[in-house]
Amino acid sequence: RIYKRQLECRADIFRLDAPLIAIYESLIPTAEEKAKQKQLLTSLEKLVNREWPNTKLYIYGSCANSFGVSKSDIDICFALEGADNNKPEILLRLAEILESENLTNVQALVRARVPIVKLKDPDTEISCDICINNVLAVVNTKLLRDYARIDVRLRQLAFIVKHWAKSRGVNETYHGTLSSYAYVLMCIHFLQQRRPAILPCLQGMKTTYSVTMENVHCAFFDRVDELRNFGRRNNESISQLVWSFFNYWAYGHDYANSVISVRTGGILSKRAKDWTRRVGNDRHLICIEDPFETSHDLGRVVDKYSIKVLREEFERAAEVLQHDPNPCVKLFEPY
Ligand code: 3AT
Ligand code: MG
Repeated sequence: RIYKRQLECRADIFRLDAPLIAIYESLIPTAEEKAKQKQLLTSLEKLVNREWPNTKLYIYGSCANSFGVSKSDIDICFALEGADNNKPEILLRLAEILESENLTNVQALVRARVPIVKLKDPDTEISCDICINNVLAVVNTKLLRDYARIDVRLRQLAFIVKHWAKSRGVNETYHGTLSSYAYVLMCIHFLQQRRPAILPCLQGMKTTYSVTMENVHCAFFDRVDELRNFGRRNNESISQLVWSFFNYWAYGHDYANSVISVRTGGILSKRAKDWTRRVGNDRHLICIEDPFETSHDLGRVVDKYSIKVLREEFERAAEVLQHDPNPCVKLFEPY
C-alpha cells in the first residue's frame, strides 16, 4: 500500500484557496466568545479560591493553543500543590462546590485516565473540563501556540484538518481514532518537512524557555516573534498544503517503519524507539511522538480496525481533493 500512488496535483488546485480560507475564517471564535471564556475562568477561580485560597486555574487545550474553533469546550487545569495523591477526593469536593452554585451538568469522572470534573455554564452554554495538576498539558499548549504564531498557514491547515476529522468521525480517541492534539502535531511535523521548511523545530533551537514538570525537562526556543519571516521562502498556498497533507498520509507515509517527531523536526524509526510490536494495548500502528513525553505514542489508541478507517479516510480526502468537482463540500460531508 505504501507509495502505492503519489498523485500529481490537479492544475486548478488554487481555485480551492478562497473557499478553504473562507471555511477557516468561519471557524475562528469571535472576540466576544473569547471574552466570555475568560469571564467564566475568572468566576470559577473565585469559587475555587473560597475553598483553596491562592490557587490558580489555567486554560490549556484548544481554547489556549489557538487551534480552538468556535464553541469548543474549555479545558482547565487546577494547580494545587500536594494534591497528586488525593485527586478523586478533591474532584468530588470541587463538584460539590460547583453544583451548589449556578452550574449545571456537573459530573466528577474520577476513574478516567485524566480524572476531571465536567460542568456547563447555563448563561453562556460553555462546557468545561477541569483536571488537577496536568501541568505537561499546559506546557504542550504553549508549544502549540508558539508554533501557530510563526506562520498563519499552520493555523489554517490545522483548522481544516480538525474540521475534516470531526466531520468524518475520526477525532474520537475512545473509538480508536486520533485526538485533536495528535492532528495538530501531524500538521506541525508536515510543515517542518516542507522544502523550504514552513516551520522550524523549536526544540532543536537555542533554549529561551525551560521548565521541569513531572520529571520531564521541557525546553525550547519561544521568542517566536523573531521567526515571523521563517517560512517566507516557501510560497505554497493553503490548497496545495491541504492537498499534500492528505496525500502524504494516504500514500507517502511509511506506516511500517516511521515515527513522526515534532521534537526533532523529522522522522524517527520505530525500531529506534522500540515501537515495533504491541505492548499491552499500545499497538503503534501509526506513530506520533509526544514532544515532551517521548515514550508516549499519541497513535497508541489506534487499533487494527481503526487504522483501516483512518487510512481509508486519508485516501478518500486525497481522492476528493484530486477529482471531485466540489471538493470543499465533499471533503467535510458527514460520514
Ligand atoms: P478540541 O478542540 O477540544 O477538539 P483540544 O486541543 O482541546 O481540541 P483535547 O480536548 O483532546 O484537544 O485535549 C486537550 C489538551 O490536552 C490538548 C493537549 O494540550 C492535551 N492533551 C490531549 N491529549 C494528550 C495526550 N495524549 N498527551 C498529552 N497531552 C494531551
Ligand atoms: Mg478541548
